[in-house]
Amino acid sequence: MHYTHAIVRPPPPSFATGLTLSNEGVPDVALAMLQHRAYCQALIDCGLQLTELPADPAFPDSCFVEDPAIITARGAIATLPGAPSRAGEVESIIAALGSWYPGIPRITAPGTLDGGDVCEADGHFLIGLSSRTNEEGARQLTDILESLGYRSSIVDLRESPRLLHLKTGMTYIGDGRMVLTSDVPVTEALQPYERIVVSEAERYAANCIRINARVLIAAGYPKIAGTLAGLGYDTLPIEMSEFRKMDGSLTCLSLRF
Ligand code: CIR
Repeated sequence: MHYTHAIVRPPPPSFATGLTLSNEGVPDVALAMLQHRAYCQALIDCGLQLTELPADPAFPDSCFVEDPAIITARGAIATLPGAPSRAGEVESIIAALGSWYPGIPRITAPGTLDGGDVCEADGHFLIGLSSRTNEEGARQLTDILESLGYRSSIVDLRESPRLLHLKTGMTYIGDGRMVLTSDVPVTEALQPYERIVVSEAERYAANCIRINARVLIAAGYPKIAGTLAGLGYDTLPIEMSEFRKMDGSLTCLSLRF
C-alpha cells in the first residue's frame, strides 16, 4: 500500500503515568516529546502528510494512536481498547478520522481489541489474541474485515506473555517478509511468509514500519539493521528509548493511510 497520510498525537505531560509492564524506569517526558518530534519528521521524510492531534493529558497513553483504530485501504474501524484506562481514546480518534472515513464501524463490548494486535500483510489481516484483544473482539473484527472483502487469521499470543500486542513481536515489511521475535507462535497463518527472526537481544526491533520506499527501525539494533540493509531496504533509525519504557514501539505512534 502506498501511504500519503498519518495521524499522530504527541505524548502528554502525564505520559509517565501510563500503563507499562517494562522495568526500564520512568520515561523522561521532555525527551519523549523530542523523540516524538523526530518520529514525525521521519514520517514527513517518507512522504507523508501529518495530521497532529493535540496532546491529551486525560489519557497518558494517547500518543499510541494505533490502538484505538485500524485503517485499511477499504475503510477504517474503531476499536475498543482492552485496557479500561484507554477505552476513552476512541472518540477523539473517530472524530479525527471523520473527514476521511465517516460512519466507521466499531468493536463493541464485550469485545475488546487493540489496533496493535492487527498486522496487515498486503490485504490479509493477522489478528492477535492477547491480554488486550479477546476472542469476541477478534470475531467482530473478522466480520467487519469480511464485509470489506478481506480475509484474516488469528494468532494466539496468550501463551507468550512478553508480547503485549501482536505487533510488539511481528511486523510486515512487504515483499512477503515478516520481522518477528522467537516467541511469536509460528502457526499455519505465518507459513506463507518469509520470516526474519530477530535475536533475543534485539527483540524490541521486531516492530518496524515499511513506509513506501523506506523502513523505519528502532535505533540501536545493529544486527537487524544490517540484515534489512543487506536485503536492500533503505532503513531509517529512530530513537525510541522513552516510548520503549512505556511498552510502545514504532507502529503504535501513528495511523498510516
Ligand atoms: C499500553 O500499555 O497500552 C501503552 N503503554 C503502550 C501501547 C503500545 N501500543 C502498541 O504496541 N500498539
